[in-house]
Amino acid sequence: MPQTHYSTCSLCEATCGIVVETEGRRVLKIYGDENDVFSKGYICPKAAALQDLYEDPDRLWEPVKRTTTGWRTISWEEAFDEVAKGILVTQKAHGRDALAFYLGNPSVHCLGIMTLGQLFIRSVRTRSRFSATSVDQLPHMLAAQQMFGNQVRIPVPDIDRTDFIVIVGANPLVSNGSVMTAPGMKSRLKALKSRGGTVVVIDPRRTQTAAIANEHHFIRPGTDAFLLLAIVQVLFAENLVSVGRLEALVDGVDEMRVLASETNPESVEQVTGMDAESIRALARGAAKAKRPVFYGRMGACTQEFGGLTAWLLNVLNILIGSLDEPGGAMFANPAVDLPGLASRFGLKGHYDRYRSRVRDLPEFSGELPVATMADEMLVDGDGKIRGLVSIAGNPVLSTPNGPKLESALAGLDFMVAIDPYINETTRHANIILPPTTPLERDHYDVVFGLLMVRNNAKYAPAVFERQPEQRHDWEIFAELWARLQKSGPLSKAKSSLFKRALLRGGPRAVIGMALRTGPHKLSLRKLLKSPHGVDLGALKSMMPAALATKDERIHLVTDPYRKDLARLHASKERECEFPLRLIGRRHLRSNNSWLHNSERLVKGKEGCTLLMHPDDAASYSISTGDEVTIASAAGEVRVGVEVTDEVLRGVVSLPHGWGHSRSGTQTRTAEKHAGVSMNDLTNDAAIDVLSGNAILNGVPVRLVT
Ligand SMILES: Nc1nc2c(c(=O)[nH]1)N[C@H]1C(S)=C(S)[C@@H](COP(=O)(O)OP(=O)(O)OC[C@H]3O[C@@H](n4cnc5c(=O)[nH]c(N)nc54)[C@H](O)[C@@H]3O)O[C@H]1N2
Ligand SMILES: Nc1nc2c(c(=O)[nH]1)N[C@H]1C(S)=C(S)[C@@H](COP(=O)(O)OP(=O)(O)OC[C@H]3O[C@@H](n4cnc5c(=O)[nH]c(N)nc54)[C@H](O)[C@@H]3O)O[C@H]1N2
Ligand code: SF4
Ligand SMILES: [Mo]
Repeated sequence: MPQTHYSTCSLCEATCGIVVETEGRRVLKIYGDENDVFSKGYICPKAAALQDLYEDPDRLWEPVKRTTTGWRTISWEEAFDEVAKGILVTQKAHGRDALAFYLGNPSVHCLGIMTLGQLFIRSVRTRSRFSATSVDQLPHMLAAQQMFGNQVRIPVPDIDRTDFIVIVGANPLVSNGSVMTAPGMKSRLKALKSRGGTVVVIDPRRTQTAAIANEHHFIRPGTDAFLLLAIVQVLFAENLVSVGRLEALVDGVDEMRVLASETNPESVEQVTGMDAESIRALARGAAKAKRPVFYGRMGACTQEFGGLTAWLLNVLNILIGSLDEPGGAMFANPAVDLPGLASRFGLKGHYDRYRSRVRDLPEFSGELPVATMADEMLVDGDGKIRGLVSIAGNPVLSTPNGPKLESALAGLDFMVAIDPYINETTRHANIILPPTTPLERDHYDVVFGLLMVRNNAKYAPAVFERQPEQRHDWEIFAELWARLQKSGPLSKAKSSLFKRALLRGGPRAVIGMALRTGPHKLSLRKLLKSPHGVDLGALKSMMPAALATKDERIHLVTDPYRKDLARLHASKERECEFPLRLIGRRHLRSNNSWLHNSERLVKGKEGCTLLMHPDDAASYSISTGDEVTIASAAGEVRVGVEVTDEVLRGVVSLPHGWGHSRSGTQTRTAEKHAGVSMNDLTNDAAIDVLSGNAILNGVPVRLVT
């Protein structure tokens, strides 16, 4: 008998409601849920790939162990025993920090990892913690921690009420929005324009979002901090600063005036490639609009001055009176109160409490920059990493200088991957523990409630029951915890939280409790009776209650930013032997490194090409379709070119997440559409030293002729 299930797509941040029609253990159809209170029927082409993930003949169902003759299936009991032993032996022989964790992006979309997984990781004592945060949104979290006192108090653009949005280094039409959970971005931006509003895009590429914007300004990669500082200067110089309701709470406005005073628009024309008049017009436009907002994402964060850029975006929102105001940069009030829980459990975040062993880089909230993970595995000394637990990640393709990391992984004593695939990273593991995939588990968006442009909540029970031979992510952690707890290497306090969560019954019960005690006092029962979600209303002002700084004030300027401005100014004078700047791009039918095994998503036009401006192509006598070798300080790749004036002159663009030609993976479709890895070019040696974030955009490269 066919059955209809209402669920949520967990592949990206948009949290679209989906309808999954099934018969027995088969998926018949997946489509958008028109009754979903938030997404109202919107989905993108990736939703259908949930079926492909579920049915994929390459995915693992049971644990596998690497042997000299290949992968061998082993029982869960044997796998858990061996993995627990690997963790124990590594820490006993070489110290706690010899064991590392890497947590990849899908973990934030997985209820089991966000609840028991997080508690498990925190209960294993080690400072060698890494995650995809430091190739992504770390600068936003640092700014939230520094300015508002809580790393998860991140403002989101109130996209449905703003009348002037400046989008810096984001392409929501393709990414479907990031650090802004808003399904159906195209309609939302169109609605913004039809109510007379203005969309401005700042990007070195004329993206799909730029194409529908009122204005697009090309900018030289990595120079946004100059632009934003110049806008701050104009606001002060022309008396356009108006902090508004929060004025009495904000410290540092006068200092900000001084910090920006030397940076007028003329002084940044050359470095940014934007003319002074456009910069002035932008500042005036934002200041005079009724409900303006500055918003930035990957292009703003993952660049040489990502820390400063993310900070300046907040600074601007404060100076124009947009922070915490309708139509501005607002704070969500999630049904599971993550900021409140973070405060309660001492997880508001901290910065630079200790530094990485090899390169002296600052920790953030107990994590070290992933760009230095390979160093910590390769360089001898006390605390050298000898063992790795890699969870839901593919850092060989997703972090800078993948080849170096590969050689580091090959030299580890012990590695375990919790992942359904044998991919470029997990192939180095001794044991792979495959969890269930999205349709086989309950879903609740613990993280994205924080970033929603309209408060809402939805609990989606699993579409399929897991099979006896399968385990959920959280069950894997429970088994490992049970084994490790007996031998005693776990932190007692944190371990007891894990135990409590487990005894209550796992993730579903944890969410039930968090909902009841959350600001909307919801019950799990109510959510289970509301398969299309519960609307909790438009964003509301949250300050000052949401402020978590010790002195209960908003800090416009803090020490790390003050100091890093000197590095920014010094960069203007720098010479560089590489004439081109490499930036990334995303495709609608792709999701980081791991959906390329879905035939329906990869078929058609080849996605992994190098975009190059016609003038640059002419100067190297290159045409579309030619193959070129492109080199950076870290490595080189050979790739086909697409000549287009979409990119700024001097800029080339490659998507990331490709490069599936490495031997020993088990992703047959992806291997047929291998492409090259952008992260064979990105340089682990150069990072944004303020935040510890990797530089994935504006990478200096040259053509090898
Ligand atoms: N050059 C460049 N590099 C980039 C970026 C860029 O723009 N340019 N973007 C960066 C960004 S924003 C991100 S978020 C990172 C992503 O980097 P990563 O998180 O390291 O890599 P993913 O490609 O997301 O790989 C996800 C892995 O998780 C597995 N997986 C999927 N679902 C589950 C699950 O529920 N449980 C478990 N245990 N495993 C699961 C998949 O099989 C896959 O192996 O890449 C970053 N790297
Ligand atoms: N289809 C699809 N959707 C996705 C993903 C995916 O892989 N595919 N990944 C998901 C993930 S993990 C994330 S984090 C989000 C990311 O979401 P977004 O940040 O919206 O997506 P990107 O395409 O990385 O957009 C970055 C933009 O910055 C521009 N840029 C590069 N360098 C600079 C610079 O120096 N300055 C400025 N101003 N702009 C610059 C690039 O040209 C690009 O247009 O997308 C999510 N959604
Ligand atoms: S935009 Fe696409 S991938 Fe993202 S949640 Fe919606 S359907 Fe899934
Ligand atoms: Mo990301």
